[in-house]
Amino acid sequence: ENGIDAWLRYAALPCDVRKAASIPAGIVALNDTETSPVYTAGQELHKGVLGILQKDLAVTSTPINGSSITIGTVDAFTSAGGALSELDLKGDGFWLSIKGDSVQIVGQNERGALYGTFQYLSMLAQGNFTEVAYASNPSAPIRWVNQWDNMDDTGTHGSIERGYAGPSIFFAEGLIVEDLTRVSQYARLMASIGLNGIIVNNVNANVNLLNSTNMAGLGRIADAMRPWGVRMGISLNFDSPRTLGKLTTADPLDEGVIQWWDEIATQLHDHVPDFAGVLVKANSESQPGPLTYNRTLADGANLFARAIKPHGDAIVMFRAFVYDNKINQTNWKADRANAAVDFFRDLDGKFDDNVVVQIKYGPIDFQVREPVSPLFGHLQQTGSVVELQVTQEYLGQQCHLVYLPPLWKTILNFDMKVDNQPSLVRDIVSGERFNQKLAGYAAVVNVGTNTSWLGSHLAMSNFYAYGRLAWEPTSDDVAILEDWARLTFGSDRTIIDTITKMSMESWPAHENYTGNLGIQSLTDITGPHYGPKPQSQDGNGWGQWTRADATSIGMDRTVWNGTGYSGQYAPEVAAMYEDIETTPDDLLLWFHHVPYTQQLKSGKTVIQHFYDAHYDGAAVAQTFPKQWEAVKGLIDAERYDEVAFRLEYQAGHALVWRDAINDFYFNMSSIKDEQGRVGNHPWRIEAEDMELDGYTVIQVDPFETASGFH
Ligand code: BDP
Repeated sequence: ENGIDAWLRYAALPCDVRKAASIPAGIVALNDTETSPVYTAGQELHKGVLGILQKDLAVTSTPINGSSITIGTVDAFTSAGGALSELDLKGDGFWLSIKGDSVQIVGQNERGALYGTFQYLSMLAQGNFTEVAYASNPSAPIRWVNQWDNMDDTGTHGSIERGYAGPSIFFAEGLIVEDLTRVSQYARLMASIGLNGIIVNNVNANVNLLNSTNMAGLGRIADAMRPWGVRMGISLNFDSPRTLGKLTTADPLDEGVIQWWDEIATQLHDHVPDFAGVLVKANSESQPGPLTYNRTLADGANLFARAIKPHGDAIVMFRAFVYDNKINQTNWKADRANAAVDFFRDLDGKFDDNVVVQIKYGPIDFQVREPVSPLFGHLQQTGSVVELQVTQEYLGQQCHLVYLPPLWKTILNFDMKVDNQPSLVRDIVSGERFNQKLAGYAAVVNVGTNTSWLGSHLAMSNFYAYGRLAWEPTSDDVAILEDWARLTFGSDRTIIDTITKMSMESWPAHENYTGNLGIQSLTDITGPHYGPKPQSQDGNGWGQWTRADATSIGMDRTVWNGTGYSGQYAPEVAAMYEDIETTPDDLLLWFHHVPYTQQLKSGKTVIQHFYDAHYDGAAVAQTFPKQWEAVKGLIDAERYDEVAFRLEYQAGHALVWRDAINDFYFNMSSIKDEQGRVGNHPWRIEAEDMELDGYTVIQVDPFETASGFH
């Protein structure tokens, strides 16, 4: 198996399990229009039942005699004479009732009917034939995917920024690809986990997406995804009126610019009548934006909001990831973490009602641990969307197993205590806390043409869990993982236990061997964001700093003595972070600058904790290849080998991380490891002690990652 069907394999259940299922006589999908998600649901159910239960059920669009699985919207059920009680459904929700061999799947809309069908199939595929009757509603209306796909005008295939699974499934040679098979397969995966929208191109947007050929191509992408209930949107480049439209300005208040965008919106709507919306990255990392014209970010967002307003319910997702990437490192008070609140605090209430602000989970950038972005507490009159990252940009780029939901839950379950009221992030992004109609979730997923979608079979648990959590953020991360493992690899207990144990150990281990105590991912920040390079963390303009010197480490972000960042939280939370005693150890160095000898709550010093954690984390990674061996023969050889290869690599790379980081801080602080391990590797065979045949010695940067420092 090559992974292309991910968790939708519909593998046959063993004979004796199959026997226990009561199978209805047929499938009734109450819509026979091929582009309708209800029609899709009927076809998908047919395929699933054929695979899982080995039964070839007929699909009709009108009620049949005898038992059936009936799929449709509330309206379709009612007009077909079905008696429905009060179902309590919200947008995209569904009602699922299984009673013997009679199954009803009722969607609040067509999409909901499809989601209910996938839920039913997920139960069948796991051999779960329980009788149920319940309504399920998504936590939030916006549940989107962001792809950072480039068009690559000159290359043959569109590359993907921070994508680790080959080139784009959408773009090649500056155009939309002809064959969109993978695009509809992607939409199928999205629909199966309740995701309803996608931005197909990079936030660092190429203006050529808006030329007439590509507009038509966008129409084709939307057509491919529509049967799966997935709506398409695009990222826009703020400067397009100048670069593509040849106007002299891109000023959001200029009449010509306004007209230009109105015209673009009309054309988009002509090609994609159910256009989902636009995503905008402005005035950040050298991208153009309204600030260039002395206009506010809200002026910029509203420009697009007004252009799309006449054409349905499309929205503007305006990114809060606004900061200057040439920060002056010598300015002691400068702090990139302050940027989002500084830019957006005074704009609450200034955005049109079809604008939402998309906020990365932490104030910096998808680090292995960050405090919650304080901006979630400041926008009360504009909907917030939390931006997560499935693609593991800073977290091992899919070469390392890191199951992310435990990290995401530290964010979603955090209480911002705004106005002294309970204010969990998950209740803010559901729209509930501040009574917002528009709010929700976005994740940078970055699948590519690799048949495994993300380049790693195990990484797909993150994509699956993302959809499940956006639907219901209180879902248990272990339960989600077990569902995913059963659907992806089969129900054998050893498979489930092995995958669950390794996955649940993976994020803590990764944090331990990369960057702990809130110091951030000590990776190569000025380069590929891969591998250890702590020396790149200071002296860069990006503001991801450790402020490490010979005696001390950490960013002082307090109000009384530091950059003032902790003051961006509500008073109770601010007070917790302001005080070193009440700051949790795992964020100590995020908020405070301390001597290496500072004692933690565990009684250890900061430096000894560093040493120990790097050893502990790497030791856990050493167990992964061995743990995986338990599933040999229980799953197909192709996926077994591919996973084994990556875990073996991770085990080795974790050692590189461990020694590079520990040696670096040992050299900097000259403080010895109590256990005498750091800088002393008696069992290691150094490359320079071997006879090199056919190899050339080269300088490795940073030298800590090299053998024996050479
Ligand atoms: C950073 C990525 C960069 C993205 C940027 C963003 O390194 O490639 O363009 O975020 O989110 O994490 O805009």
